[in-house]
Amino acid sequence: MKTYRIATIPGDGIGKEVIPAGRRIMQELARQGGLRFEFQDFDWGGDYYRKHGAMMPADGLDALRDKDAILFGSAGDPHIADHVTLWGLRLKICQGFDQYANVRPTRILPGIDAPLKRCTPEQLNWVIVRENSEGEYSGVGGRVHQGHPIEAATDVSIMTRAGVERILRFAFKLAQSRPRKLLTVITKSNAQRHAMVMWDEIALQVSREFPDVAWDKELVDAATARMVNRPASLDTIVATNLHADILSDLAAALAGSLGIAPTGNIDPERRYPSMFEPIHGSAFDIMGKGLANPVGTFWSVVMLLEHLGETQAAARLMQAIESVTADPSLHTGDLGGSATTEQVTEAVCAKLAELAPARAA
Ligand code: NAD
Ligand code: K
Ligand code: MN
Repeated sequence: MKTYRIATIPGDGIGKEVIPAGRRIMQELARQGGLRFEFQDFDWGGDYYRKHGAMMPADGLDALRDKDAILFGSAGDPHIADHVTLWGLRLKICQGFDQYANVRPTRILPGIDAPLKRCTPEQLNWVIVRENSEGEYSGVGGRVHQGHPIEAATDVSIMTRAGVERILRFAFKLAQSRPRKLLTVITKSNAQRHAMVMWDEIALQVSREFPDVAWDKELVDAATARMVNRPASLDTIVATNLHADILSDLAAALAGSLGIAPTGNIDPERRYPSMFEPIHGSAFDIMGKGLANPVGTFWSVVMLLEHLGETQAAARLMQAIESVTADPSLHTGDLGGSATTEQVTEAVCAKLAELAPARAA
């Protein structure tokens, strides 16, 4: 039996509550047999920054390099600027390990009172693929004459042919692997007439490698309306770093809450460990109270297990999650309930124990 080396990075805010819960779930899965994990926990984040002046050590990536996967909480501290926490930790790992595909599934889980609850689970089953290495979050730009009336500032969005081509190919491949074989390519090529026009051209070119995938294009603003009005017309969606960031928070809210949505920052070539995390942030308003919804983390663990090829354990965990969301008495505050992180975690563990494969005598 292989032992998987897992790095856990709780980070800040409710990350410190949901990541231990995710680890507890993984330990329960391991207890049932068939799987083994060796965890290493990293105390990087806001508190580390206060002590050391950086969100993570300079050689931090080296400590992660030999891991099979990373489970991440959130970077964001009420007393440190958001761009410092984001660039100092999460983006350092995503970019350092070239995790260029950010994959964000959305489904309506049983029992959840979602704004799009008129949809059956079959009608709302999306995967948003976010370009995760360049574009609007390239980090290139600057400010001149800071604070003066003539100040000017830029954030340059860099799109490379290689970067766009690889994310589009990843998205077409993913769409091809799903039952509906349907891909929507999101751009804003009417207004952004350089890089986005290049996206459209490359999409057409890559599409020829996937004749069995039906695909269309949508402008990002129109896409928000389509998500609300015609959710069943979408399946796999691919967009730039910024556009997909926004669309996926909308998707999570339409499906019920930011607190349940998972994501994977994937290196499809598997040169480096991939990183899985709930899409939410530190949630300053509820942190430290034990009220955070751990479902986004648990679903991220499902994605982590799928990435490791542990599809049976992944399916069992997803089934346990769905049986727990189906029970409103196990809903946390974001879903209109009053359950605690602890109660939801215990309930998922109990369900997992129930679903555990019978052990050989
Ligand atoms: P947020 O996701 O932290 O919170 C938005 C709202 O959703 C809050 O009302 C919060 O209480 C609620 N919420 C989020 N997750 C929840 C959960 N699991 N259970 C219950 N309620 C939940 O977004 P924000 O307020 O924009 O950001 C707060 C901080 O987190 C900022 O510093 C931001 O930069 C950071 N952030 C980090 C990441 C990341 O590390 N990937 C992602 C988003 C935001
Ligand atoms: K997160
Ligand atoms: Mn975001």
